[in-house]
Amino acid sequence: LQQKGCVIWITGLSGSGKSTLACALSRGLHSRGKLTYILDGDNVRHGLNSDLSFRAEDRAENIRRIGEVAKLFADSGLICIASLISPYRKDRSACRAMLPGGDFIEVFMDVPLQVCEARDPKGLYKLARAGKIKGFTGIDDPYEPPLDCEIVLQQKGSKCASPCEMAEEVIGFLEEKGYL
Ligand code: GGZ
Repeated sequence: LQQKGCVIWITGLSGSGKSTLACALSRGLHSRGKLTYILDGDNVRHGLNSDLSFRAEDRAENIRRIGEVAKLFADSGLICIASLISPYRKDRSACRAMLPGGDFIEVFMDVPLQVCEARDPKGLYKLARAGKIKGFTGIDDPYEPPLDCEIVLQQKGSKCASPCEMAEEVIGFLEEKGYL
């Protein structure tokens, strides 16, 4: 087999740029001739996980199922990019445990809540602040940042790193680890 599969697990608040990074990363990998598959929480919740709410138990199940599917893709030799809030450390570590040998690469979108809230692309923070959405991550539901993940992506000073720059950082890591 030419390609060694892995899972790139992108965690972070709503509006932190997970899906945008997933797309940029996928494009960057395609241009290097690599096959990828994106599992985006928001999309998977419309199909496979349409029975799940945002209660802690259901988030845990959302994460577990996406972890299992991501593992299948990685086993088939693809680079699987999972982008979902995955707010609880325990749930992320359970997915990590499914993929031993460094094949689980956790990427933290370290974007402050105020920045995500100012972006508010879907107006969800506004609804959460108004009490119209209950249990919204970062507002009245917890987010546990990774303590020890492979890659942390942050704003550089007052400037935002572009999605392409962030994707290149992840690609550099994959090269270093022999996935490319
Ligand atoms: C967090 C919510 C909620 C609540 C709806 N809390 O920014 P988005 O809109 O497009 O992505 C968010 C998405 C989160 O789904 P995940 O599968 O990534 O979450 S988890 O990993 O925690 O299971 C947001 C929208 O769904 N959304 N209600 N209460 N985000």
